[in-house]
Amino acid sequence: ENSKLPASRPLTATHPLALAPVSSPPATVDGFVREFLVNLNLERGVALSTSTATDQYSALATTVRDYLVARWLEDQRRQRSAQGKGVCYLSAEYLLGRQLDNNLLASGLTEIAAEAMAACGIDIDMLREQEVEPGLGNGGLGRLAACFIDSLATLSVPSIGYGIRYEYGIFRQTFQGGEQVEKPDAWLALGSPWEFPHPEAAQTVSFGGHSETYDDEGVIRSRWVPAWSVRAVPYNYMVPGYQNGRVNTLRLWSAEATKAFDLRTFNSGDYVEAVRAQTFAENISKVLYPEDSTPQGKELRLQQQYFFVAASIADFLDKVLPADFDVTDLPERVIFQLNDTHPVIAVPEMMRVLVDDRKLDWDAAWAITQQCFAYTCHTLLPEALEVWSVDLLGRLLPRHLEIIYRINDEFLVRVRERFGDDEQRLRDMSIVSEHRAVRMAYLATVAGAKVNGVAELHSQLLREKVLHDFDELMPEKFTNVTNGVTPRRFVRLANPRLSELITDALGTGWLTDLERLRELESYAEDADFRSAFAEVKAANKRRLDEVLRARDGFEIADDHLLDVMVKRLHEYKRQMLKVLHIVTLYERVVSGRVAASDLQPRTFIFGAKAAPGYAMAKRVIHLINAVGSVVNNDPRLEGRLKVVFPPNYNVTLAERVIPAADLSEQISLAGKEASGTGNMKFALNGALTIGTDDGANVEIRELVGDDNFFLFGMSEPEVEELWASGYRPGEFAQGDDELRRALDLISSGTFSGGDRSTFEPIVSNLLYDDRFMVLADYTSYIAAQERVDAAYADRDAWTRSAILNVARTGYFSSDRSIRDYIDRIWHTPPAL
Ligand code: T68
Repeated sequence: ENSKLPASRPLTATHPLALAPVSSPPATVDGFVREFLVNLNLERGVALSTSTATDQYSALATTVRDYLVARWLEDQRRQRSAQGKGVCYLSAEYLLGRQLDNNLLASGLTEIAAEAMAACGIDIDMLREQEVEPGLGNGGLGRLAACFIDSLATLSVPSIGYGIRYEYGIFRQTFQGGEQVEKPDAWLALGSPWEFPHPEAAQTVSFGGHSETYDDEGVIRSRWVPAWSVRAVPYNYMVPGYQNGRVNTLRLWSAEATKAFDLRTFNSGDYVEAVRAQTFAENISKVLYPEDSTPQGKELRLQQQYFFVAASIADFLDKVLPADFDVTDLPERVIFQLNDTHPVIAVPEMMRVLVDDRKLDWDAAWAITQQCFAYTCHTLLPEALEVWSVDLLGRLLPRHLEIIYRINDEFLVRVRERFGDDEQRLRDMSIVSEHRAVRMAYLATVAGAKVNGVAELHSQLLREKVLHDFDELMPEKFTNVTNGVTPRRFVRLANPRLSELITDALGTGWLTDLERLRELESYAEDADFRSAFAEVKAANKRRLDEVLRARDGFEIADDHLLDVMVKRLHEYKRQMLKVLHIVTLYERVVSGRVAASDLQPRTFIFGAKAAPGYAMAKRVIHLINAVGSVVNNDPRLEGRLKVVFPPNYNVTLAERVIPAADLSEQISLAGKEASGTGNMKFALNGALTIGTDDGANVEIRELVGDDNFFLFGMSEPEVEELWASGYRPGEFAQGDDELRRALDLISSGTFSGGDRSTFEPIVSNLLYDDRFMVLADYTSYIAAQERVDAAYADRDAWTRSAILNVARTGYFSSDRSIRDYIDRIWHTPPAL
């Protein structure tokens, strides 16, 4: 009754109708059909009879969206009134994957929507295929951020994800003559029904100029006089929890020209210059940098980083917090989690805001800042550690550079107090290096309340190696949070058949309490369950076969072991080891040493994008395709080996490939893969892992047991030892006949139409350099693959192991990761 509109009086902000959404669409098939048709008519301006698939997808998405909006607005009100501590996740990347299915599942509308579409004569699966996935990330790091915001919402943690709305996400990969060719990813070409632009909530982000001091009523203060600025416009995306009525926000910033900038130039009469300036501003959020582990040091990249971080901090302080908020209480209200070093410029920005704008004294501001940030490191490769030159920082962010210098000066005083005048150590630990480069990981470590690695081994190596001096000085900062993946997307949505089998066995509830998969252990001994499980795997292979046939013309044979390596292409991940295995099997047959009929039939699936400027990685892609076209067409193999390399591996394809896999390849050189998250997705979908003792493989093996995991290769200490003793890869080639033959086959031109030069750089790199010790681990890898073949021969025992992999890897839910972040780092209160 009190929710009736007051007659002829304006709706006040406190009226129930202003607080709650006017209507929440009814969750019935009829209601859904009606809303869908309304959206089709009013949003798209078309009738059902004349609508295209794009129209229908858009209207369907809008219908789901409208349903969620009701919960979203309610959640925003709840979070505002609760005033508890929340999380701001700062990440330059979110590799979201398609939204429709995820949002249907979260809202519990999957069945209703399918029936409603059927009632309209529409195949909902065909509409699912219309969505272009938002690929706003490179790989593991970006996908981790997407899993984390899903878990934050599912665990009802008040949180906002902040990032960049790139107009072009990760490039679309095509192959021409087997070589990678990049195409732009215009994911917004048809618009996105999932985003809500909020130009009225834009922030101004400034750059350049100089820093100066001034007399502020007797106090000498610094201020930044920037030279130019852009407008940061937020686009909000709903992040629904899994059937819990919660909807969090992902806020991605898009760059536009400022009005002031426009006005000044337009008034000067230079119309063309004004339009150019607009393009200049828009460049900042134009494109995702496609390098996944070697920072480019490009000015535009630093602009991107500062752009989204400055906008996010301003948004949180000015818009999310109440107007009268006292910033000295900030640590009770927020923790900014830094996803790698990409957002670390947030640290000096927070200091600038607190000291220059809010006029706190330095020490008070520093105390606040140190409690409000925590840093997650995702690498161990020295070349992946981000640095920004003092020159560039001084040009683009002069005041921030000053602040960094002061942070460093005070930090080095501490180092001196603790270690004395140890000049070497001071140089080693300085945030600003002798080469006038700011080491962002050091800045994050000094500023953050906590520093975490992403798997046990990684966190240990961080403390022992990369950040060893810092661990000595402040051991209490260091902790581990092993990565996880969302079971909603990577089990429930990607593998509905397995999910149904699990629910039949365990009942519901496991999807938000993934450790319950343990209860499947006893089912591993049940022959009926094993055959049902095997049938699920077979059906997933057939589904993949259909997808790949339609997509790229590849076929997947029913009786083949499906051996899968999908991840970014990088030398440390060692796709070359996999190639050498394939070439070895091929060579065995063509040389007549092994009969084709004695081979275990296998299909090798690769999925991998190479950074466009990474020549060696691109060569390896070319080689995989070249080996594929020879192996796939050589009649002597009798169809027993197939190499399948679908282009443009992305989240959507991962959701089809992973559930079909028998064998998961996790073969990085020990000590190089921080964690890996694909490894977890495979195990949870019942693939067995062949892997090194690296990253989270270590924890996977501990959990599933040695009998259900194919371990090979050197351990991290063994790698160190071999490296220290002077690694000579050629000796390993001399020591293994088959390895030599495989390398010879590649360099002789067998896979390049007789041309010996095409792949020569790969072979000589392995023989004379081999930074990632492919040759040293080859023999052990081949032996492990023989164990795989032997194990697969007993299919029932294999299935038993596969079930145990599922049963024992519930630990790798990103819900558990988020709980660990809460316990070890964030200390946010339990959800409302
Ligand atoms: C990955 N890192 C780690 N980086 O390699 C992987 N880097 O072991 C880990 O599982 C995953 O992070 C999640 O923790 C990346 O994916 C990048 O993509 C990247 C992007 C830009 C710059 C540097």
